[in-house]
Amino acid sequence: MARTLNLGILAHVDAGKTSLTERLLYAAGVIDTIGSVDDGNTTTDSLALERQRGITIKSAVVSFTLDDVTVNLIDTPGHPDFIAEVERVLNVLDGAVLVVSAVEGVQPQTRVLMRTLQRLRVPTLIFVNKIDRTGARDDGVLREVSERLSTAIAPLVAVDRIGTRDAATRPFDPTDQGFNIRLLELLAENDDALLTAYVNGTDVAHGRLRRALARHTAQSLVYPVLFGSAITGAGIEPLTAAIRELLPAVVGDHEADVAAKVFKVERGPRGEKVAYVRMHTGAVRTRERVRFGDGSAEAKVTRITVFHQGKEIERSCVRAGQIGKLWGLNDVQVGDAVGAGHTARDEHYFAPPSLEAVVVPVDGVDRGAVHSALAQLAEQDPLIDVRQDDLRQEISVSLYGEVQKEVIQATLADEFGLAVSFRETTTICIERPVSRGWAVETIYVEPNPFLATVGLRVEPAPVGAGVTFGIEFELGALPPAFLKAVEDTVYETLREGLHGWEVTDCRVTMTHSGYAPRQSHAHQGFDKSMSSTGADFRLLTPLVLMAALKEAGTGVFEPMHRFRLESPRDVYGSLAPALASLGAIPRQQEARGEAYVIDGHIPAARVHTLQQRLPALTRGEAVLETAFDHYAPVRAPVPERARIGVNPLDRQAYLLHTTRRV
Ligand SMILES: Nc1nc2c(ncn2[C@@H]2O[C@H](COP(=O)(O)OP(=O)(O)OP(=O)(O)O)[C@@H](O)[C@H]2O)c(=O)[nH]1
Ligand SMILES: [Mg+2]
Repeated sequence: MARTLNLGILAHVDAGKTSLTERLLYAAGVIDTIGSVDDGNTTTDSLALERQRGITIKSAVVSFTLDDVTVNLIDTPGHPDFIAEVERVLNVLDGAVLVVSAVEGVQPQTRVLMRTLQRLRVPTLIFVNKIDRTGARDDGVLREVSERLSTAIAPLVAVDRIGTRDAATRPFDPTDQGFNIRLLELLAENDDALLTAYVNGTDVAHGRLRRALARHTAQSLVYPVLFGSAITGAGIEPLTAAIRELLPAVVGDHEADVAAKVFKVERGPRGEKVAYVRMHTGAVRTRERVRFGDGSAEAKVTRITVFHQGKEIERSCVRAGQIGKLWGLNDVQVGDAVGAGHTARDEHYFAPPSLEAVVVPVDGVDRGAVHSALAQLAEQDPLIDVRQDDLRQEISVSLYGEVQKEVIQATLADEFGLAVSFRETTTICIERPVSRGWAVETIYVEPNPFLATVGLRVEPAPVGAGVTFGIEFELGALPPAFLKAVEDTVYETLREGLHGWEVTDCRVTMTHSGYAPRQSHAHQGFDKSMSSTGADFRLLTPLVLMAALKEAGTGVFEPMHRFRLESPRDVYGSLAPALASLGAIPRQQEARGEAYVIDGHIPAARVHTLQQRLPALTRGEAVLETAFDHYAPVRAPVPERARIGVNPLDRQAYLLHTTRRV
């Protein structure tokens, strides 16, 4: 039976993911010469912009075989500005290789990625790359991995001549008693039979340990660690062996109903939409109609390609376990389910973008064209939020950072021929309710103009809980379509809170409901003026919800980054006041040889300024790493965001904008 392993390569920026991908393809015999990121000729960094800049921007799929296993490798970008690309592939992985640099070690972004892999229980190998570079460390990095990523690690190779061009790895000898005992000790933590053997001091055959290691790796209980160099090829063989042996390849059920997930959408040369799907079960054939999205959309698949030995080839069918590209699904979106299953509300694993910038068309460029081009980019990248502020005639986009901004600008210029500039980047805050609030509007009772009763309670939910919706009356008391109208509108309304920011970590409970049942006079059919419709609920909900939110009150929070700043010791005197003036809060500081390392928090809004000032403050010798960490209350004055919609708290304006029915 053909087996498939959908394997993600994840790491912080510049760790060597793309170079490693190239190396693995070479080792598998898929390519004859190894491309280089620095020369801009690797297989997976295929976009012009990627080649120019030497960084990965979009995730890319490439395939090779290891014995009987087809590996679909997904090379992801490491720059935090493109974290959305990583997020989308997480749902389709059978396993991952988390790359750590032997020189830079575990970075804040490495921790962000590892936490998510752990949470999603993705079986993961840790690959410590760049052992050939000066300054490469083995024990030091292992210590960092164990302290900051996971204590359940199983190093499988030793490194000789680390930090030199000749650095090489040596797999631990299966007859090495010390190695076997360390492995046994680790595996015994989750295996009673092995624990007994360990306690009794019984010898366990290496083969049995290795099988247990594969089992525990597959369950994300243990993380094997390998070392090597993507550039010299050292340690690649043990890595391929571990991918083959320790990560769980799958045999999909081809006969079952189709269940698949869309993890990437791109536009083909003629502007047609192409969906990348990971097939979980079943098979999709060309000319077959498939359902996707919430189950209501349906379209005919016109063309299928799959990845095969470094190439993309046309097929008439894509099966369970495989990754394929589908043409013909014109309304498809990233995150859609394909098949009978419904798509749940998108779960996000990483923090949403914390910045936004107003896009300004350069002389003569049409604003409408810019808006539709951005909307196209947003459809490939669901985390880009394009907002059109009708009052001020402005378009703004949400962003992760400056590099993403430059990429959007270059893409608009290259692909759409649109020149734009950006106005200053600002922070996207969030609102959280500070207490409980409640409001109700009752059917037939003034001043409720709608044929519906809606009562809503709003209260704070734990940090990170997002928005949840529940009901407090008997299920069935309200027709499901009306309930759904209320729920959908609740989520929609909370996108703009009392200060215009998205409201989160909030529990909304529907406390009261009521409707006018369908009535018809003889021969007259359905009478809209006497019976409730979904619109009554959709229009009334914002009025009630915002009134409840006003009673609860909200606090505005700004995104904070965790930073780690390494700089020469002697510049600390000028660095410390500069950090303080940017609102940075140091948590830990320590001298490390000639360097000084500061760990702390800084408002996301100030990260870019810090990056710009650092070279002058530190003679260009500083290394700064930052990653989103949490939201903190903003200090007064509370920033207000311009609203897109009418504020339902202004009842008159709101009713003018809605079609009043009664
Ligand atoms: N000496 C040495 N250099 C390496 C190694 N792996 C990668 N590099 C270099 O490190 C730089 C970054 O490599 P990439 O492969 O682009 O790293 P990446 O993780 O794909 O980077 P992003 O996709 O932009 O996050 C390039 O200059 C590579 O030549 C290695 O094992 N040894
Ligand atoms: Mg890359």
